[in-house]
Amino acid sequence: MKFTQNTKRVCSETRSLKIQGAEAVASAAVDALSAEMRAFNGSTREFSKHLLETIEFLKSARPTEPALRNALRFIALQAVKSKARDVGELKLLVSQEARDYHSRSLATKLKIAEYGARLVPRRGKVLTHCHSSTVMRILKRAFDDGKRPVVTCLETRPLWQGRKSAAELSAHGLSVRLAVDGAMTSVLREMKNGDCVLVGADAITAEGDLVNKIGTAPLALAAAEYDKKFYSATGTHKFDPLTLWGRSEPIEQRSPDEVLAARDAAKSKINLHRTEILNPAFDLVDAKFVTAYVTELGVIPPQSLLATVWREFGLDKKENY
Ligand code: RUB
Repeated sequence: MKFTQNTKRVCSETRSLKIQGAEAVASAAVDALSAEMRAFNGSTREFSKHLLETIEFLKSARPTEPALRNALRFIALQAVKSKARDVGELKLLVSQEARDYHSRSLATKLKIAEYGARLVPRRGKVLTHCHSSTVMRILKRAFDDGKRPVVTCLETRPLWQGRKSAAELSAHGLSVRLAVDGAMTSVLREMKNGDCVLVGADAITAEGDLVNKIGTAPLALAAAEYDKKFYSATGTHKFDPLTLWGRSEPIEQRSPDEVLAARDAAKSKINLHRTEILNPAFDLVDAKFVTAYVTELGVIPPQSLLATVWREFGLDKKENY
């Protein structure tokens, strides 16, 4: 393969979920692209070709991640538009764009934490699912602001990212409970007015729908049934511009081994050899179940999201996507 070992490692760790969560995936890919291009040897024309090929390779590691696609495309656009004359200048430009990405990303996260912390009840309950670094920041910020919510983390089968959330929040000092995914309605039933569900996002569509970890859709439906607020915390860079032109967000189907690890199957006396194991990684949640998106631009209801993103970023040129 023509890519460096580092780029191949980032792709493989993204595929295996060693690098996990939309923000972490995008950030690792941006760094890998920058390192890949720094290591490049060749002509200016070859540089552009290799830049685009590396981007395609990195994107292929997680099909359901607009944050990843948007970040890499933005860097490619800057390289195309730049007046850089030689490979040395192009390398500097890509490195600078990678650094700018990280500072923009940090500013976005801090704003979301500020807006999100205001929605966290002072002493009530919050229910979360999977592991979202954005949600973690909000809850830690709320705690640092003096709030003392009790947070329930759903375990998140098949890979138990909810345990990571529970460990991270309790290490920060928050009161944390862990429950199996099937306990979501039991937890919602005991929640009061002002308590809320708070999840992350992998993608937001032009219709205001949310894509997030499998299990998010039943959680949103149940939250509506129990009349609880359902918030998704996300930077607007997870908006998928391709959905403006009717493309639906792809849902990644992952290996059956995650659901039924080979070693468990070997040990188990239950024979599942003739059973098809389903493992969709993400859920699509209809906009009508999302109370609001907590973004760096404010707390935005799904119905206004498109107008806000359009106004902010001028999403009117299909050829850019
Ligand atoms: C993680 C997941 C997270 C979002 C948002 O899924 O669904 O809620 O990615 O995370 P996986 P963040 O473990 O399959 O990557 O806020 O960190 O971007």
